[in-house]
Amino acid sequence: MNTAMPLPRLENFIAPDGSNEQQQLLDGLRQAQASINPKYFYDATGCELFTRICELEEYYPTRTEAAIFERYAGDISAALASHAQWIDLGCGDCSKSRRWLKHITPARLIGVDIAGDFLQSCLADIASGHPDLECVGVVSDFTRHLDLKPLLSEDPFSPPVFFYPGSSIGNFVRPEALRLLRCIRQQCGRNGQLLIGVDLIKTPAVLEAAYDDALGVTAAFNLNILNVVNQLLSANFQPTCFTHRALYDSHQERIEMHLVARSAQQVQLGDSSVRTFSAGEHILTEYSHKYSITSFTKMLNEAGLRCTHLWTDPKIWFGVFLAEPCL
Ligand code: AVI
Repeated sequence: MNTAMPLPRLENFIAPDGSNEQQQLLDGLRQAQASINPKYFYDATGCELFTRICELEEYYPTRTEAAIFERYAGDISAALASHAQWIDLGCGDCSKSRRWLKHITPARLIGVDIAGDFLQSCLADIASGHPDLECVGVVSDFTRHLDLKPLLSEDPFSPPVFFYPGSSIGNFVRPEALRLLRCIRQQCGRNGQLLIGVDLIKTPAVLEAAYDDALGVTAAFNLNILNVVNQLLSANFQPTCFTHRALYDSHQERIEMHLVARSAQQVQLGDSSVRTFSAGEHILTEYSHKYSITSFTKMLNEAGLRCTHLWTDPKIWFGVFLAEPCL
């Protein structure tokens, strides 16, 4: 007898044509200020390096957020709707959601991520330990577009709770962050909630060390994006010809990560195009915006959400905001 459980349902929200993605990547590299979208950090090597970053002494956000979740687990769960449709945005291996399952009892778990096969196996593992929990995977690049309405049930006793930890909101420029928050607001209905982790402004030295660690793990993570681009565009970037740079811009309140050309060089981008870099010219790879409690609360308000609860750490380095629609 075959007793294997069926695999959780997987919905694919990715447009099948990848050529548009390639064109955008090329366009970014051809600009006077070359840039690469940070979503390309996360191939298998990039994911491993990111896991190592999260364990670094200097990279405080992951452990600070985890400590807040741990310390206030009771208060946070009491403030969350029960029997919710729990939506984990950028869920990865779902490990952060998994920890909440022992505190709250959602009716559904919707994991949203770009890596489909991995998502399905992680959800299958969760489903096997939680037979009453409906697990659904959504393969989506939600950084571009998020529309879960066709999937969400409108049962008022099972409202959506969007979970967006890790301060990934910081990787969007502000207008895009606002657009995503508005989109979440639209899908919250009347009773939905958003539980979101946000990295807060602090001294530049602490911030810059977090993005330029002594062991060079963040440097390796940043440089690896060139290998990803080589694969995607049949390009020939030499990662050893670039150096990692991370600087805090206190006016823009963000870390900016760059790859700086060590010397003048030419890079072949596929068959037909060449990009010349002069010595010292840089490619922008990531912004990581930092917020004050006031500025993030204001952004929530602009998106039609109001902060109902805020939990933070003793140094006030990281904030966990719970928000609901302004009615
Ligand atoms: C995923 N994101 C929240 C990280 C951050 O802190 O902005 C990405 C990262 N880049 C370098 N270190 C970590």
